[in-house]
Amino acid sequence: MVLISAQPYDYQLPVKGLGLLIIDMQRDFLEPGGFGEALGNDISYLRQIVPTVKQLLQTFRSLQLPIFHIIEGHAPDLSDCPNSKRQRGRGNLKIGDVGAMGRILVLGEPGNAIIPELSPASGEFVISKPGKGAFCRTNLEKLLNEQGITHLIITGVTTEVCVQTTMREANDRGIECLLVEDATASYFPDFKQATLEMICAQGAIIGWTATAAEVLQGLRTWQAKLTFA
Ligand code: C5J
Repeated sequence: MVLISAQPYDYQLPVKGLGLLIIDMQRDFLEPGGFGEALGNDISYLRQIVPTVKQLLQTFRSLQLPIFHIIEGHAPDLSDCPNSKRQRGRGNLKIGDVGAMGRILVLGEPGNAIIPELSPASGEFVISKPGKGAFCRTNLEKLLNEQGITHLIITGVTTEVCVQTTMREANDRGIECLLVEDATASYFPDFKQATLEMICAQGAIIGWTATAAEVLQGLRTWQAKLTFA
């Protein structure tokens, strides 16, 4: 049995069925002129996790484990964007308006792309979602079932919005989830901290949290065990 040292107690890695979920590491959230900034946020907090997410991505690649990239975006005709969502924020630029990186939060626009450092490689799954949770109006559940995924290591932004919503949805579907503390970020550090605490409260009511170093250590042990099994 391979364990990751985690909160609120050790997380057990499965022999098979492990995947990496990377949520919304898009230019729209991390770069100037995107959706995040249009809502009035300080985007600098989000960039800080890029090297850590990249390290996890490279490790999952080297272990040939499934990788799922999630992006938030809407069809060009905005038919999948409820008016309620479009009106939120009351900023000068709304979803669908033309900003510095093309139309805000619209699929296929330059600003909607995953940041170049974390670009998906061939064979990795890319799932677009119109909402905050990655299971809502997407084929993610079907894909995870087809890939036999029972355990997810979760990274991405923003901790208390798309990441937490998705982790709750996954947990309700019976998936054992671990959120990587230093591979997730929020525009509001206090919200991130509160989310990390509420996820693993009540004996891991939504799941576990651990640092990237703890996850990487667990994966090294996991690989060594499988190699010599
Ligand atoms: C938001 C997200 N915050 N990726 N999206 O609108 O968390």
